Amino acid sequence: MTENNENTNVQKSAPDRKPVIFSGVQPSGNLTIGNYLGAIKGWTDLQHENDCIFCVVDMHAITVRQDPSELRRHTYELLALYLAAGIDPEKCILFVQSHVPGHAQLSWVLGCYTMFGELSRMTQFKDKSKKNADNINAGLFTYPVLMAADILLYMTDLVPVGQDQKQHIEIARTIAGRFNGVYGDVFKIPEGFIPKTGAKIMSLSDPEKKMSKSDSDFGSVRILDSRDDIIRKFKKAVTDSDTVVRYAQGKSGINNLMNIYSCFTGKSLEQIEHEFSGQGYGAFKLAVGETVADALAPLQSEYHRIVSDKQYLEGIMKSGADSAGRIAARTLRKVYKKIGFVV
Ligand code: ATP
Ligand code: LTN
Repeated sequence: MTENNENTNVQKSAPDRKPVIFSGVQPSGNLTIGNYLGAIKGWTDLQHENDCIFCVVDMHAITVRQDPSELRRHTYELLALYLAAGIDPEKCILFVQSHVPGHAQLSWVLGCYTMFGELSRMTQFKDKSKKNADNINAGLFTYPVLMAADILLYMTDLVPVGQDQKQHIEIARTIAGRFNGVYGDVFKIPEGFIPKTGAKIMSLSDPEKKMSKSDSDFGSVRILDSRDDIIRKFKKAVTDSDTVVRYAQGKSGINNLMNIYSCFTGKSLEQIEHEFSGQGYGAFKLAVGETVADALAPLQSEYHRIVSDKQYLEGIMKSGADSAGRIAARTLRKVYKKIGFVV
C-alpha cells in the first residue's frame, strides 16, 4: 500500500474541518428528472460550504448486465452531466469509482461485518431481483456493502440521496457502528440528507411507482430529452378524473406534477393551487412541461459543449481519482491495521 502522512488523522473531527459530503449515481444512462431533483441538483448547493466528493459509481452499475462500450460512454456522459449541472471541479472531488481500488478493498472487509439477513431485507435487492430474475448475482446482493464502503472511506458526514436510498444509508450506519463497536472509533457514522421536495419523483405513466431510469416508456422524463418530448410526456401524464389543481390524498398524479413544478419554480403548493385555480389539468400539464423544458435547456447546452471534450473529462477523472485515492488509502490503512493485517 502507498505510504501516507500518518499525522493527518481524517477520523477525528477537527473543529475547523468542513463537513464531508459523498454521493454517487450509476452510469446506467438515461438520467431522469428524478435523479436530478432527488440528488444532483441539491449537490450544487452543498459544494460551497462543505468538502464534497461526487462519484460515478460504475462498479455498482455492473450489478445488472451492461454493454461494455455503452458503460464506458455513459461514464463520460455522467461526468459531463455533473459538470453541466453546475458542480465545480475546483471545489469538489469528482471521480470514477473503479479508479480508486480502495472501494473494492474496503467492500470486502465490510462484507465480513454485514449479515446475510440484513442484506436479504433490502427492498432494492428484492425489486431488482424481480426485474432481473435471470441474473440475481452476488453483486446485486452485496450492493449495499460496496455503497457503505464508498461512504465510509471518506469519513463522510452527509450523504445527499433520494428517498429510495434511505435503507442503504441505514445499513451503512449499522455496518460502521458494528465495526466501531469491535475496533474503537474508526468510522464516522454518516447521516442521510434527503431533500424536502423532489426526494421521490413518481412515474408520469404510473404515479404510484418511482420514476426510474431503467423504465423506457412515457413515464420517465430524461434530463436530456428534447423540449418537444418533455412537453409531450407531461401532456400525457396520468391524472385523476377531478379537474381542480390541488394537492390531496388520492391525487398522486397531480401531486407529483405539483411537486415537480414546485422543485423547478421554487413556488409552494399553495401558490401553485392559486396560480392554476379555475384552469383545468390541460393548462397545468402544459405549464409544467414548458417550465421543465425551459429549466433544463441551459444544462443541456452546457452538457453538449462539455461532453465532446474527452481530454478535459479525462483530466478531471484523473485528478479526482488522485485526490480521492489519497484519502481512501489512508482510511484503508487504518482499517487494515485495526483488523490485524500486516501493513
Ligand atoms: P435504476 O432505475 O437504474 O435503478 P435510479 O434511477 O434509481 O436507477 P440511481 O443511480 O440508482 O438511479 O440513483 C441516483 C440518485 O437518484 C440516488 O440518489 C437516488 O435516490 C436518486 N433517485 C433515483 N430515482 C429518483 C426519483 N424517482 N426521485 C428522486 N430521486 C431519485
Ligand atoms: N446506490 C446509489 C448510488 C450510490 C451511492 C453511493 C449514493 C452508490 N454509492 C454512495 C450515495 C453514496 C443509488 O442511487 N442507487
